[in-house]
Amino acid sequence: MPGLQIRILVGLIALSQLTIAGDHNQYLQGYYEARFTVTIPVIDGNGNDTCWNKADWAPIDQVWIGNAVSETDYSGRFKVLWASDRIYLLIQIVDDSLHIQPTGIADVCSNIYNYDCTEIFIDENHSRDANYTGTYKAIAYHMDTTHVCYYIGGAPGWVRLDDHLKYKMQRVAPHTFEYEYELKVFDDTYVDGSVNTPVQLTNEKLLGWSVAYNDNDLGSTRQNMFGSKLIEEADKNISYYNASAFGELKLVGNYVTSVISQELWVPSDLSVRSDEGKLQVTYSSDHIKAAVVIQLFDVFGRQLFSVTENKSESKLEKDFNVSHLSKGIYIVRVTEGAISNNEKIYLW
Ligand SMILES: [Ca+2]
Ligand SMILES: [Ca+2]
Ligand SMILES: [Ca+2]
Repeated sequence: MPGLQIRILVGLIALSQLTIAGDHNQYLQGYYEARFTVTIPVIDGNGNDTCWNKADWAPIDQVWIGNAVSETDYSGRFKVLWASDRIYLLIQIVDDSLHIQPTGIADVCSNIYNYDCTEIFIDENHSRDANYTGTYKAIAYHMDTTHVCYYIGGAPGWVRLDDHLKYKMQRVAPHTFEYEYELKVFDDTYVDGSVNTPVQLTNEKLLGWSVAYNDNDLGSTRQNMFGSKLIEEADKNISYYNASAFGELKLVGNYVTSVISQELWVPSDLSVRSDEGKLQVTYSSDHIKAAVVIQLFDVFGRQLFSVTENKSESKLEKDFNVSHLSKGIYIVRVTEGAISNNEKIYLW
């Protein structure tokens, strides 16, 4: 295809069109560190939320099906953030021809992957089962812009899991599409059709994780599938049943609550969080209409501010602008009468 810049296969890919932060080798292995976020993105299919700025892009550039293509035919990348019970995913795709499967068809699942279709592979406890067919030990989500399907195999075949994800796609440039997702994560006790509670996410948690895009530009069969991880096997389309082929997602950055001292003789609770130059202090006790003193100290014990707030309810939540402070460890003290709670916090 003269005139088109053809992408070279794995390992030597020139990402001239997309800027990817981080070590490309770690991305070939499919390893991604997701930052914690206090501010959550608006799921509108546009990654212009300021919270996305703190997450690195990672490529979706490994050819799993078909041949290498030009960057105008396809390029893709993703970034991830997380909060206490949700994962946030932004996928940005450059695709010369958007070809979603037709609407109004009775069976929306069994051919979804043959049209422009994103896929998310999640293995909540990183168990890396080589064959998770017929189980929820891992889940392979297939999404167009309307449906969420998973081929579990066995008797159920395809199942609809629309309530696992909140998502929206927008065309943000003539050939650029942003898919924005809020994901619930379930463990392998999940039972389809029952009441299932998403897992609480914690700092340093490691999940199995890959992202993929099926590109169809014409007809009723995908021309390509691209994934976020280098797969050595000849057949690279194995992640839909084999979780050992997944990359990894590590949750980091929630250095928020390290209790130094807490008065236990009067029930009270202090929670501090920091994100995007903001310090959020949440304090509760049984007292109502009490004066509460909030102080911030650096590690040398120097007081940076002291603010007195009147607590009209049993709970007080207050945000402080700390964008002028250097990154590092600080101590928050909250005092109410004779009760004093101290917590250590890392400001990003
Ligand atoms: Ca958004
Ligand atoms: Ca294309
Ligand atoms: Ca396409």
